[in-house]
Amino acid sequence: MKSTLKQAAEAIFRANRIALASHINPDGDTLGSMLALTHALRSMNKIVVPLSQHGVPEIYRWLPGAEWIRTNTDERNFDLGIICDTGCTKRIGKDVAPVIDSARTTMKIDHHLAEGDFGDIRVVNSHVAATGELVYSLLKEMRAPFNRAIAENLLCALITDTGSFRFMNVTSHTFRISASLMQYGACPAVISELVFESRSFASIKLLGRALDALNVSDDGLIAWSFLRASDFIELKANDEETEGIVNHIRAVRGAQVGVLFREVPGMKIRVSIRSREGYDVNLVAQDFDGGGHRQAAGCSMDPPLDDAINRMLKRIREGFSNTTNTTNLQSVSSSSDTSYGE
Ligand SMILES: [Mn+2]
Repeated sequence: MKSTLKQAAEAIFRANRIALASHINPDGDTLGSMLALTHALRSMNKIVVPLSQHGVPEIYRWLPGAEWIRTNTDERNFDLGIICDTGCTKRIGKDVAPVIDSARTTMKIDHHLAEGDFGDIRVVNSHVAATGELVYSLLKEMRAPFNRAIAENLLCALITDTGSFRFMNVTSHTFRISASLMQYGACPAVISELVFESRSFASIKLLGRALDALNVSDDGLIAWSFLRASDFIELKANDEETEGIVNHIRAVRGAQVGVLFREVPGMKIRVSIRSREGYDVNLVAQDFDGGGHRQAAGCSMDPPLDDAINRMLKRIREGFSNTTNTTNLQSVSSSSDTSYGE
Protein backbone atom coordinates (compact mmCIF):
# COMPACT_ATOMS: atom_id res chain seq x y z
CA MET A 1 0.00 0.00 0.00
CA LYS A 2 1.74 3.10 -1.26
CA SER A 3 1.03 6.56 0.10
CA THR A 4 1.04 9.71 -1.97
CA LEU A 5 3.58 12.46 -1.39
CA LYS A 6 0.66 14.64 -0.37
CA GLN A 7 -0.32 12.21 2.39
CA ALA A 8 3.27 12.09 3.58
CA ALA A 9 3.57 15.88 3.52
CA GLU A 10 0.36 16.25 5.52
CA ALA A 11 1.57 13.77 8.15
CA ILE A 12 4.76 15.81 8.54
CA PHE A 13 2.87 19.12 8.72
CA ARG A 14 0.67 17.66 11.47
CA ALA A 15 3.61 16.43 13.56
CA ASN A 16 5.62 18.54 15.95
CA ARG A 17 8.08 16.06 17.48
CA ILE A 18 9.65 13.83 14.88
CA ALA A 19 12.15 10.96 15.23
CA LEU A 20 14.15 9.96 12.15
CA ALA A 21 16.12 6.74 11.79
CA SER A 22 18.74 5.49 9.36
CA HIS A 23 19.52 1.82 8.80
CA ILE A 24 22.32 -0.07 10.53
CA ASN A 25 25.69 -0.10 8.76
CA PRO A 26 24.67 3.29 7.43
CA ASP A 27 25.57 4.46 3.94
CA GLY A 28 25.49 7.81 2.17
CA ASP A 29 21.88 7.40 1.09
CA THR A 30 20.35 6.64 4.48
CA LEU A 31 22.40 9.34 6.26
CA GLY A 32 22.05 11.98 3.54
CA SER A 33 18.29 11.41 3.33
CA MET A 34 17.86 11.59 7.09
CA LEU A 35 19.96 14.74 7.44
CA ALA A 36 18.26 16.52 4.53
CA LEU A 37 14.95 15.88 6.28
CA THR A 38 16.42 17.05 9.60
CA HIS A 39 17.54 20.38 8.11
CA ALA A 40 14.25 20.94 6.29
CA LEU A 41 11.96 20.01 9.17
CA ARG A 42 13.93 22.00 11.74
CA SER A 43 13.59 25.03 9.49
CA MET A 44 9.83 24.50 9.89
CA ASN A 45 10.32 24.75 13.66
CA LYS A 46 9.76 21.07 14.30
CA ILE A 47 11.66 19.18 16.97
CA VAL A 48 13.67 16.56 15.08
CA VAL A 49 15.85 13.80 16.52
CA PRO A 50 17.98 11.97 13.90
CA LEU A 51 19.10 8.50 15.02
CA SER A 52 21.66 6.04 13.70
CA GLN A 53 22.30 3.08 15.96
CA HIS A 54 25.67 2.48 14.31
CA GLY A 55 26.65 6.14 14.37
CA VAL A 56 28.25 7.83 11.38
CA PRO A 57 31.13 6.20 9.44
CA GLU A 58 34.21 8.39 9.15
CA ILE A 59 33.69 9.09 5.43
CA TYR A 60 30.27 10.63 6.11
CA ARG A 61 31.16 12.82 9.11
CA TRP A 62 31.46 15.89 6.88
CA LEU A 63 27.75 15.72 5.97
CA PRO A 64 26.14 18.97 7.15
CA GLY A 65 24.39 18.14 10.43
CA ALA A 66 26.17 14.80 11.00
CA GLU A 67 27.11 16.01 14.49
CA TRP A 68 23.39 16.04 15.41
CA ILE A 69 23.00 12.31 14.90
CA ARG A 70 22.58 10.25 18.08
CA THR A 71 22.93 6.48 18.43
CA ASN A 72 19.88 6.26 20.69
CA THR A 73 17.44 8.25 22.81
CA ASP A 74 15.34 7.62 25.91
CA GLU A 75 12.63 9.88 24.53
CA ARG A 76 9.39 8.24 23.39
CA ASN A 77 5.98 9.30 22.18
CA PHE A 78 7.09 11.18 19.11
CA ASP A 79 4.26 12.38 16.90
CA LEU A 80 5.94 10.87 13.90
CA GLY A 81 8.69 8.28 13.38
CA ILE A 82 10.30 8.07 9.95
CA ILE A 83 12.71 5.38 8.76
CA CYS A 84 14.92 6.23 5.80
CA ASP A 85 16.26 3.84 3.17
CA THR A 86 14.86 0.65 4.70
CA GLY A 87 11.42 -0.93 4.76
CA CYS A 88 11.40 -2.43 8.25
CA THR A 89 12.44 -1.49 11.77
CA LYS A 90 14.53 -4.65 12.04
CA ARG A 91 17.17 -2.88 9.97
CA ILE A 92 17.33 0.28 12.08
CA GLY A 93 18.66 -1.70 15.05
CA LYS A 94 17.13 -2.95 18.26
CA ASP A 95 17.91 0.20 20.28
CA VAL A 96 16.30 2.60 17.83
CA ALA A 97 13.37 0.41 16.74
CA PRO A 98 11.30 1.03 19.92
CA VAL A 99 11.68 4.80 19.45
CA ILE A 100 10.14 4.60 15.99
CA ASP A 101 7.56 1.94 16.89
CA SER A 102 6.26 4.04 19.79
CA ALA A 103 5.60 7.07 17.58
CA ARG A 104 1.92 7.95 17.08
CA THR A 105 2.32 7.79 13.31
CA THR A 106 5.01 5.86 11.48
CA MET A 107 6.42 6.44 8.00
CA LYS A 108 8.95 4.84 5.74
CA ILE A 109 10.76 6.43 2.83
CA ASP A 110 12.47 3.67 0.89
CA HIS A 111 13.49 2.30 -2.50
CA HIS A 112 14.33 -1.29 -1.55
CA LEU A 113 12.41 -4.17 -3.10
CA ALA A 114 11.10 -5.76 0.10
CA GLU A 115 7.66 -4.39 0.94
CA GLY A 116 6.92 -5.40 4.54
CA ASP A 117 4.12 -4.32 6.84
CA PHE A 118 5.79 -1.33 8.45
CA GLY A 119 4.49 2.19 8.16
CA ASP A 120 1.20 4.07 8.41
CA ILE A 121 2.58 6.17 5.57
CA ARG A 122 4.71 4.53 2.89
CA VAL A 123 6.73 6.61 0.47
CA VAL A 124 8.16 3.70 -1.50
CA ASN A 125 9.41 3.31 -5.04
CA SER A 126 11.94 0.64 -5.99
CA HIS A 127 12.52 2.30 -9.37
CA VAL A 128 14.33 5.35 -8.03
CA ALA A 129 18.10 5.19 -7.65
CA ALA A 130 18.21 6.43 -4.09
CA THR A 131 15.98 7.23 -1.15
CA GLY A 132 17.43 10.72 -1.59
CA GLU A 133 15.34 11.07 -4.76
CA LEU A 134 12.17 10.36 -2.77
CA VAL A 135 13.18 12.84 -0.06
CA TYR A 136 13.81 15.46 -2.75
CA SER A 137 10.33 14.90 -4.20
CA LEU A 138 8.73 14.96 -0.76
CA LEU A 139 10.45 18.22 0.23
CA LYS A 140 9.39 19.76 -3.09
CA GLU A 141 5.82 18.60 -2.44
CA MET A 142 6.03 20.34 0.95
CA ARG A 143 7.50 23.45 -0.68
CA ALA A 144 10.34 23.25 1.83
CA PRO A 145 13.01 25.90 1.35
CA PHE A 146 16.14 24.26 -0.04
CA ASN A 147 19.63 25.32 0.95
CA ARG A 148 23.18 24.14 0.48
CA ALA A 149 23.12 21.80 3.50
CA ILE A 150 20.04 19.98 2.22
CA ALA A 151 21.47 19.86 -1.29
CA GLU A 152 24.82 18.42 -0.18
CA ASN A 153 23.15 15.70 1.85
CA LEU A 154 20.86 14.71 -1.01
CA LEU A 155 23.57 14.83 -3.66
CA CYS A 156 25.74 12.62 -1.47
CA ALA A 157 22.82 10.17 -1.25
CA LEU A 158 22.51 10.13 -5.04
CA ILE A 159 26.23 9.88 -5.79
CA THR A 160 26.88 7.03 -3.35
CA ASP A 161 23.81 4.94 -4.25
CA THR A 162 24.48 5.24 -7.98
CA GLY A 163 28.20 4.45 -7.79
CA SER A 164 28.91 7.99 -9.02
CA PHE A 165 26.12 7.79 -11.63
CA ARG A 166 27.50 4.58 -13.15
CA PHE A 167 24.85 2.02 -12.12
CA MET A 168 21.76 0.93 -14.08
CA ASN A 169 19.50 2.67 -11.58
CA VAL A 170 20.40 6.12 -12.93
CA THR A 171 17.60 7.81 -14.86
CA SER A 172 17.19 11.21 -16.46
CA HIS A 173 15.25 12.08 -13.30
CA THR A 174 18.37 11.35 -11.22
CA PHE A 175 20.32 13.86 -13.30
CA ARG A 176 17.56 16.47 -13.21
CA ILE A 177 17.48 16.29 -9.43
CA SER A 178 21.28 16.41 -9.27
CA ALA A 179 21.36 19.48 -11.51
CA SER A 180 18.83 21.16 -9.24
CA LEU A 181 20.92 20.27 -6.15
CA MET A 182 23.99 21.81 -7.80
CA GLN A 183 22.04 25.03 -8.21
CA TYR A 184 21.58 25.06 -4.44
CA GLY A 185 25.36 24.87 -4.04
CA ALA A 186 26.18 21.15 -3.86
CA CYS A 187 29.25 20.11 -5.86
CA PRO A 188 29.74 16.50 -7.05
CA ALA A 189 33.52 16.86 -7.25
CA VAL A 190 33.78 18.04 -3.65
CA ILE A 191 31.47 15.27 -2.41
CA SER A 192 33.31 12.60 -4.41
CA GLU A 193 36.63 13.80 -3.04
CA LEU A 194 35.33 13.61 0.53
CA VAL A 195 33.70 10.18 0.16
CA PHE A 196 35.90 8.30 -2.31
CA GLU A 197 39.31 9.97 -2.24
CA SER A 198 39.73 10.31 1.49
CA ARG A 199 39.88 6.66 2.50
CA SER A 200 41.63 5.43 5.60
CA PHE A 201 44.99 3.71 5.13
CA ALA A 202 43.46 0.47 6.43
CA SER A 203 40.61 0.55 3.91
CA ILE A 204 43.05 0.73 0.99
CA LYS A 205 45.10 -2.10 2.50
CA LEU A 206 41.89 -4.16 2.88
CA LEU A 207 41.15 -3.55 -0.79
CA GLY A 208 44.61 -4.88 -1.62
CA ARG A 209 44.08 -8.02 0.43
CA ALA A 210 40.66 -8.64 -1.10
CA LEU A 211 42.07 -8.24 -4.61
CA ASP A 212 44.96 -10.54 -3.77
CA ALA A 213 42.51 -13.24 -2.63
CA LEU A 214 40.29 -12.82 -5.71
CA ASN A 215 38.84 -16.00 -7.23
CA VAL A 216 36.79 -16.71 -10.30
CA SER A 217 34.68 -19.80 -11.03
CA ASP A 218 35.74 -22.19 -13.80
CA ASP A 219 33.03 -20.86 -16.11
CA GLY A 220 34.03 -17.29 -15.26
CA LEU A 221 30.52 -16.28 -14.22
CA ILE A 222 31.17 -15.76 -10.50
CA ALA A 223 34.00 -13.74 -8.99
CA TRP A 224 34.46 -13.69 -5.24
CA SER A 225 36.88 -12.80 -2.54
CA PHE A 226 37.08 -12.72 1.22
CA LEU A 227 38.67 -10.93 4.13
CA ARG A 228 39.65 -12.97 7.15
CA ALA A 229 39.37 -11.96 10.79
CA SER A 230 43.16 -11.76 10.85
CA ASP A 231 43.06 -9.09 8.10
CA PHE A 232 40.81 -6.89 10.20
CA ILE A 233 42.91 -7.47 13.33
CA GLU A 234 46.30 -6.87 11.70
CA LEU A 235 45.11 -3.69 9.97
CA LYS A 236 43.04 -2.52 12.97
CA ALA A 237 40.22 -2.15 10.47
CA ASN A 238 36.46 -2.41 10.80
CA ASP A 239 33.78 -3.54 8.41
CA GLU A 240 32.77 -0.04 7.30
CA GLU A 241 36.22 0.22 5.72
CA THR A 242 35.30 -2.53 3.22
CA GLU A 243 32.68 -0.34 1.51
CA GLY A 244 33.05 -0.36 -2.27
CA ILE A 245 35.47 -3.30 -2.45
CA VAL A 246 32.80 -5.62 -3.87
CA ASN A 247 32.47 -3.40 -6.95
CA HIS A 248 36.07 -4.20 -7.88
CA ILE A 249 35.24 -7.90 -7.62
CA ARG A 250 32.25 -7.67 -9.94
CA ALA A 251 34.45 -5.80 -12.42
CA VAL A 252 36.16 -9.02 -13.59
CA ARG A 253 35.41 -9.34 -17.32
CA GLY A 254 32.73 -11.98 -17.91
CA ALA A 255 31.72 -12.26 -14.26
CA GLN A 256 27.96 -11.83 -13.85
CA VAL A 257 28.05 -11.94 -10.06
CA GLY A 258 30.65 -10.62 -7.62
CA VAL A 259 30.71 -11.52 -3.93
CA LEU A 260 32.76 -10.29 -0.99
CA PHE A 261 32.77 -12.30 2.25
CA ARG A 262 34.04 -10.67 5.45
CA GLU A 263 34.88 -12.61 8.57
CA VAL A 264 34.45 -9.61 10.85
CA PRO A 265 35.69 -10.38 14.39
CA GLY A 266 32.78 -10.90 16.77
CA MET A 267 30.13 -10.93 14.06
CA LYS A 268 28.50 -13.32 11.66
CA ILE A 269 30.10 -13.47 8.21
CA ARG A 270 29.03 -10.43 6.23
CA VAL A 271 28.34 -10.94 2.54
CA SER A 272 27.91 -8.30 -0.17
CA ILE A 273 26.67 -9.45 -3.57
CA ARG A 274 26.63 -7.47 -6.82
CA SER A 275 25.50 -8.56 -10.28
CA ARG A 276 25.37 -7.29 -13.79
CA GLU A 277 22.00 -6.55 -15.35
CA GLY A 278 20.00 -9.74 -15.75
CA TYR A 279 20.88 -11.61 -12.57
CA ASP A 280 18.77 -10.92 -9.48
CA VAL A 281 20.93 -11.08 -6.36
CA ASN A 282 18.13 -9.80 -4.13
CA LEU A 283 16.58 -13.29 -4.45
CA VAL A 284 19.88 -14.89 -3.48
CA ALA A 285 20.30 -12.69 -0.41
CA GLN A 286 16.69 -13.32 0.63
CA ASP A 287 17.44 -17.05 0.87
CA PHE A 288 19.94 -16.15 3.60
CA ASP A 289 17.60 -13.72 5.37
CA GLY A 290 19.08 -10.66 3.70
CA GLY A 291 17.95 -8.51 0.81
CA GLY A 292 18.46 -5.28 -1.07
CA HIS A 293 18.12 -4.57 -4.76
CA ARG A 294 18.21 -6.68 -7.93
CA GLN A 295 21.85 -5.92 -8.57
CA ALA A 296 23.12 -5.08 -5.11
CA ALA A 297 22.20 -7.04 -2.01
CA GLY A 298 23.67 -8.43 1.16
CA CYS A 299 23.21 -10.89 4.00
CA SER A 300 24.92 -12.40 7.02
CA MET A 301 25.95 -16.06 7.24
CA ASP A 302 27.11 -18.40 9.99
CA PRO A 303 30.80 -19.28 10.19
CA PRO A 304 33.02 -21.03 9.30
CA LEU A 305 34.04 -18.91 6.33
CA ASP A 306 34.77 -21.80 3.95
CA ASP A 307 31.30 -23.30 4.50
CA ALA A 308 29.64 -19.94 3.96
CA ILE A 309 31.51 -19.45 0.70
CA ASN A 310 30.53 -22.92 -0.54
CA ARG A 311 26.88 -22.48 0.34
CA MET A 312 26.68 -19.06 -1.26
CA LEU A 313 28.45 -20.09 -4.47
CA LYS A 314 26.14 -23.11 -4.77
CA ARG A 315 23.07 -20.86 -4.43
CA ILE A 316 24.38 -18.38 -6.99
CA ARG A 317 25.17 -21.20 -9.44
CA GLU A 318 21.58 -22.48 -9.08
CA GLY A 319 20.42 -19.02 -10.04
CA PHE A 320 21.99 -19.33 -13.47
CA SER A 321 19.82 -22.34 -14.29
CA ASN A 322 16.76 -21.04 -12.43
CA THR A 323 14.69 -18.63 -14.49
CA THR A 324 13.34 -16.66 -11.52
CA ASN A 325 16.83 -15.28 -11.01
CA THR A 326 17.22 -14.30 -14.62
CA THR A 327 13.78 -13.37 -15.97
CA ASN A 328 12.67 -9.96 -17.15
CA LEU A 329 16.17 -9.16 -18.24
CA GLN A 330 15.03 -6.38 -20.50
CA SER A 331 12.62 -4.71 -18.09
CA VAL A 332 15.09 -3.58 -15.48
CA SER A 333 16.47 -0.53 -17.21
CA SER A 334 14.99 1.71 -14.55
CA SER A 335 15.20 -0.73 -11.68
CA SER A 336 17.18 -0.23 -8.54
CA ASP A 337 20.78 -1.22 -8.26
CA THR A 338 22.38 0.43 -5.36
CA SER A 339 24.89 -0.12 -2.71
CA TYR A 340 23.16 -2.11 -0.01
CA GLY A 341 24.38 -1.55 3.50
CA GLU A 342 23.73 -4.89 5.14
MN1 LIG B 1 19.56 3.47 -0.75
